[in-house]
Amino acid sequence: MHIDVQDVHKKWKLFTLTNKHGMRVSILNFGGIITDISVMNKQGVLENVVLGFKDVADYEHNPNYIGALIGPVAGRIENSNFQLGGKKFSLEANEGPHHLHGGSGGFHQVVWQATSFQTTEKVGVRLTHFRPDGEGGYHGNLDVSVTYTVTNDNELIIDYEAESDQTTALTLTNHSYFNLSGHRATPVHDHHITMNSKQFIELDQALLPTGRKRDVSQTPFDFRKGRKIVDKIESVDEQNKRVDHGYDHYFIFSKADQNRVIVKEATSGRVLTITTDQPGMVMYTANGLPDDIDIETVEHEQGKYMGICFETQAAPASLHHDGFPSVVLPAGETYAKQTVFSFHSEK
Ligand code: FUC
Repeated sequence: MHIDVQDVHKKWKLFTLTNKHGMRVSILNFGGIITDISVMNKQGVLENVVLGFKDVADYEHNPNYIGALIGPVAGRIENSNFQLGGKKFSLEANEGPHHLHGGSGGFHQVVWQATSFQTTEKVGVRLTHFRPDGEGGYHGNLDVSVTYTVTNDNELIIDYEAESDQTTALTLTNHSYFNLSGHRATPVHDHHITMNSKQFIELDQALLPTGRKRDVSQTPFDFRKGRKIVDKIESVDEQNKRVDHGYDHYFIFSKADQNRVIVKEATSGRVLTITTDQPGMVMYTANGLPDDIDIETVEHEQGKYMGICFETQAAPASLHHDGFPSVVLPAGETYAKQTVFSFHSEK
């Protein structure tokens, strides 16, 4: 196990956590951004499997949230306001009239306090931040910590914790764009996904939840038996077309906890297993990633479909509609959620 700390752009700290097999994860204390996850392919070649900028300074303005820690509320909030505990929350409108990914002062823009730790079996970094009551329109003094741990079992574990002195809205996630093919990344069409989700949340033209849950059966949203993204990326389904062809939808997991998503890429042999106690996730196939960004692993002139985000979280739809996984954090209660990204390879 090994930790390396570097001072980079603007004195941000870049922590690189390495396990005994050589698996390596790099995290910035700016935005809690994961800049690199290097894991072996079936030939034992170590390559980065997340999109990351060539130049670390590019993270300062990061409109596509590459690798970032997202909060206080990940996802979209319709008209940037809602009522909770008898109080009105008026948030910044940063996508038309709507609020996306915590607004311009979201957690992806915070310089976090960071401390690293190490034992014989794991190595990690813990980020902490205090957000005062009223900042960005969110009520409640909020203490947040996010811990990234790399184990000798080739896992990256992300533990999220938070507590507020007033009832507030909170759901945290990580916005890494995975591409298991490695260097000279090819578009994610051949990534094969299996997940246990019977329902997804329908979106309107503005990508906001309509309030309807849709059954995945006989739709391009049925990943229960596993299939490649390419099978349906050109789908004529209105929901795929609406998000500029692809996926940008919240999938509700079928089991209450310990949910599992399996992602395979046959050429490299890499397999990513995501295990979480979150009630669902947004799967986003980078439909809106522009071509003119300088990504380290991508030699193509293309941004679209160059990565997939697996944003495990609760559903901000719950702020305006009944029956969705709640983002409410009651005063004095501890928010504690975990997502584990576990890697291996198959011949
Ligand atoms: C995802 C999506 C959004 C947006 C953003 C960059 O979380 O849900 O549509 O494009 O990422």
